[in-house]
Amino acid sequence: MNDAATSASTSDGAAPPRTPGRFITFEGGEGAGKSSRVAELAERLRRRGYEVVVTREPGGSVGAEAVRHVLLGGAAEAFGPLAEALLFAAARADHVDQTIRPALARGAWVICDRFYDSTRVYQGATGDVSADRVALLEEIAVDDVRPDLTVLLDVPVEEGLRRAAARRGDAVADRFEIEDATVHERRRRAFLALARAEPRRFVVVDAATDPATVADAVWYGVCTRLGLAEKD
Ligand code: T5A
Repeated sequence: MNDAATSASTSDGAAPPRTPGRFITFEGGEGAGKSSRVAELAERLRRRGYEVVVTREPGGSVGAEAVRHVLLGGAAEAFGPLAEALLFAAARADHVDQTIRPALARGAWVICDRFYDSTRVYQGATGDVSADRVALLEEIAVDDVRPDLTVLLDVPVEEGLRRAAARRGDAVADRFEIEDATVHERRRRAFLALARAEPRRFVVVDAATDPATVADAVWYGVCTRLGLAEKD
């Protein structure tokens, strides 16, 4: 449970009731199906009567969306991975303050398409920013707002890039998507290593199958980990 939703005390000093809000993040490589699965999960939870806030990174607040354009357009690339990591952290700090923390505090479920594990992988494991620096930026950006559950959609690199290219059509690929397949392969392995290191937070879903099967596997993972009944 997120501390932000539980740490305040009531005026009489008694601990407030535990709010039903939960924070779920989705991670994975390019074209893994994160946006699609996030939307489907949100719909399923709304049908159960939950308030659900869907958001994404980089972005999710006015300030962070402005930084998104700088990062994905490649304008910051020349300054190196550390500068990019600082920008991702600045965007994340605004996103947490303006969107995620308030939603959790009122008891909403927040589903975020990418969060700090993407920085650990893209700027850390494959960007050569040290783990210590990544951890420091993470601490500054999120404070106590950490995911209750992280769904890692695992898909072979070739399949993910194929899907991303098909969806993009004639549009230009972003600064990270255009990188070499070997870099994407290292990212896939780095995400899986994070999941192995934190098995209680992560659920790994095979995302190489058809959309309905992946969506059901995500739902099963969310229900079993967060204590929901699978069937209505
Ligand atoms: N980044 C981000 C960092 O470097 N550091 C950070 O800290 C953060 C937060 C963000 C980029 O920024 C980097 C990582 C990224 O490179 P983005 O534009 O937000 O970029 O895009 P991504 O998060 O990379 O997501 P993608 O747009 O690549 O794809 P998704 O969201 O994983 O996939 P989705 O749902 O859009 O699906 C892609 C296509 O595949 C189809 C869909 O219909 C769609 O056409 N599809 C399937 N097809 C067959 N079978 C399935 N099971 C399918 N699921 C979806």
